[in-house]
Amino acid sequence: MKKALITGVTGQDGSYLAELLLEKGYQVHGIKRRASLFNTQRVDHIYQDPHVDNQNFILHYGDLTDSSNLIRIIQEVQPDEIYNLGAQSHVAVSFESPEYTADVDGMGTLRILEAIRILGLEKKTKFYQASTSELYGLVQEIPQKETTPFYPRSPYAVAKLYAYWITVNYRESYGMYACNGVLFNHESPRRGETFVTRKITRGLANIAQGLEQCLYMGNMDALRDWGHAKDYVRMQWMMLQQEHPEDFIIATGVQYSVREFITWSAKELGVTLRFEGEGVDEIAVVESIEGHDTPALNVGDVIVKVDPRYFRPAEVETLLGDPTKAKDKLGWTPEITAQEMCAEMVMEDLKVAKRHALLKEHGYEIPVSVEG
Ligand code: NDP
Ligand code: GDR
Repeated sequence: MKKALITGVTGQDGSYLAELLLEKGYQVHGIKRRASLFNTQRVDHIYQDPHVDNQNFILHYGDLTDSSNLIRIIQEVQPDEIYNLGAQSHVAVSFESPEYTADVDGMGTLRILEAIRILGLEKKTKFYQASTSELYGLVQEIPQKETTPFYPRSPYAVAKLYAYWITVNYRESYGMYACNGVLFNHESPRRGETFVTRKITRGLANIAQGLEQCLYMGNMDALRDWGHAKDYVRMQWMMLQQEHPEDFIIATGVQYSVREFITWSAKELGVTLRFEGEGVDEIAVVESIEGHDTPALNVGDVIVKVDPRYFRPAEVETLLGDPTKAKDKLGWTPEITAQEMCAEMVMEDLKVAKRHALLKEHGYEIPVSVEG
């Protein structure tokens, strides 16, 4: 039985990857952080009682800032594959906590690579690094390919640049099977609530249920190449099944604006929108959808306002990936479109919003606001 170790198993990608590897018959180990509240909601459905035999999903307490802890876990598990998905992954937050982001996202990667080397596992353990389209930042070429030069635009991206190159360096220096998946934005109903897509689907679902009044946004003109996390974790696994390690871009090859994503979400909900705020002068009206199970609100009931607090000190305006290499060499193509994913996210958030509305109706306090 193959053993995999996933850092960041409690995150969006970690949870989908753990599911995929369990389906493939792996014994899956994950590193979770100690927190004062439970932080395993995304993997609770695959939790296995540690008191019974033949457990195939095993969680270890750990942190990417703690070398001795990483060495001990890797020594104990002796993994065939390590997926390094753990990170302070929010670009805007990285401007607030640059040093911590560098420590976790940059040095954390080095700590794992060194642990593999210290333990003499260079020829046994394959290593996957969660690299990012943020490396392209101020884009030098459209669309971005594996050969496009990097120009990172945030402390997050600069930390990930170190992680990218240290992965390449350990591959070249020590003959390790180590590779980078340069992933463009990917989302799902499990996306963190402060990333833009989830902020939109959750915010509009809450508004449709009368739980919030307004959606406050940053730069709605930003363009992103959005895929579905389920499609992307499949590619993470495929990258470790080759004869030789190589770096790949994972993207859909199509881009949309944040504004378009808001409009799709509103359509799914059958609500109408009014955009207000700095630098925004148009009124966007989305027609109500006949026969939709959410009653349409009146024009202007859903207000989208621009709040400059969500602008970033340096913005990545446009990202568009070219996934040709992944298609040609690995036969990978994404199966879920951005619009299908948006619909799925809206419907999941609407279910939660309906539950919350019911609770509120019966006198329970529901905390709904999200900063991010
Ligand atoms: P999430 O933010 O959903 O998950 C991040 C995970 O990292 C969580 O499990 C989190 O734990 C864990 N983590 C945070 N800090 C530490 C730490 N100090 N030590 C150990 N673990 C830590 O991210 P995604 O699942 O969306 O992304 C997975 C990886 O892919 C990340 O590295 C991200 O930077 C990268 N990436 C993501 C893209 C995307 O669009 N989603 C695109 C390109 C790259 P906890 O649950 O306790 O917070
Ligand atoms: P990103 O994702 O920075 O691309 O990083 P995010 O969803 O946070 O932002 C995408 C774009 O939307 C703009 N935006 C807003 N973003 C947020 N969060 N909140 C807002 O209110 C808002 N308004 C507009 C942003 O300015 C940006 O241009 C994600 C993360 O998953 C990284 O870990 C990963 O590496 C990259 O994707 C690829």
